[in-house]
Amino acid sequence: MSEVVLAGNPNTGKSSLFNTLTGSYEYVGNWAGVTVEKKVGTLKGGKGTLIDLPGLYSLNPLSHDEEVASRFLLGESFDTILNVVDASQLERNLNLTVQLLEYGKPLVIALNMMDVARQSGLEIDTIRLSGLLGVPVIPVVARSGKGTNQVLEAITGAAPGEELKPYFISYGEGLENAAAELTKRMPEGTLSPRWMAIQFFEGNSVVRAALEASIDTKWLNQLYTTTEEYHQHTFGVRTLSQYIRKQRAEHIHAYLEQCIRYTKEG
Ligand code: GDP
Ligand code: K
Repeated sequence: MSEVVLAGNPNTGKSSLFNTLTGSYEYVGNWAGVTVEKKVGTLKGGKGTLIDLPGLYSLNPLSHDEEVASRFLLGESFDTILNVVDASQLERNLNLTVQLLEYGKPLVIALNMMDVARQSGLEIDTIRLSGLLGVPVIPVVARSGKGTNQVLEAITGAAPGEELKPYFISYGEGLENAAAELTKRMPEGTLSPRWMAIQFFEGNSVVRAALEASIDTKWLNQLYTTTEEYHQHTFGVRTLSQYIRKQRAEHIHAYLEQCIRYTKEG
């Protein structure tokens, strides 16, 4: 039995995919403490459950939806992340994907809206993209159900596992050193310490609160300020969060140049 969590930007076809993968049964309630809908369904074939996270653009909590996602990643155990990505909005969608990859759990990308991408003249080399990101990338048209069987196989482990090397961005020496300093202070057994460190520096308040439970707040504030000032002086950025987002966007852009083509009509 695998427990799979479904994550993706809003309007990427998450609900359509959820319905196709789970059939009719689903449990609907609210996430603890917030009036955000929580859907849990049984995967077709009974091989596991699918938990639907709210649609989100980033893990950096700005809204209740993003807060729910960060809380979930911090506190719940699950096996696999199913990341729905809109093929026609790839560059924007991958910002969340990179943050989910940094979390370090097995991840499968359902590259949805392939029909829309094709119609707008976009050709995506999904094999190349899969090689670059180090995770399976499955072309899907959730509205018609195309590709959804392959998704089901990939998330329940029915498909043969490929030897892939998970994607990893280096944010530069300054930030990596600061992240290493922070992870050293985290309690033993902390899940995804580097992910927590990067999220902390990006301004994720849920992650910060979790860190404050075991690390001195003054020390955390000082590390944050020192690191931010270093990046302001060295790279001319306004904030540390801006620096991290810029690094991510540049990496994504460079990767996409290697696997996207525009046909003549587009
Ligand atoms: P959510 O907001 O991410 O849950 O997205 P929905 O599942 O509600 O889908 C948003 C809209 O996109 C709906 O009108 C769907 O019918 C449509 N949609 C979903 N998947 C696809 C797809 O692969 N291709 C096309 N053309 N439309 C899709
Ligand atoms: K919707």
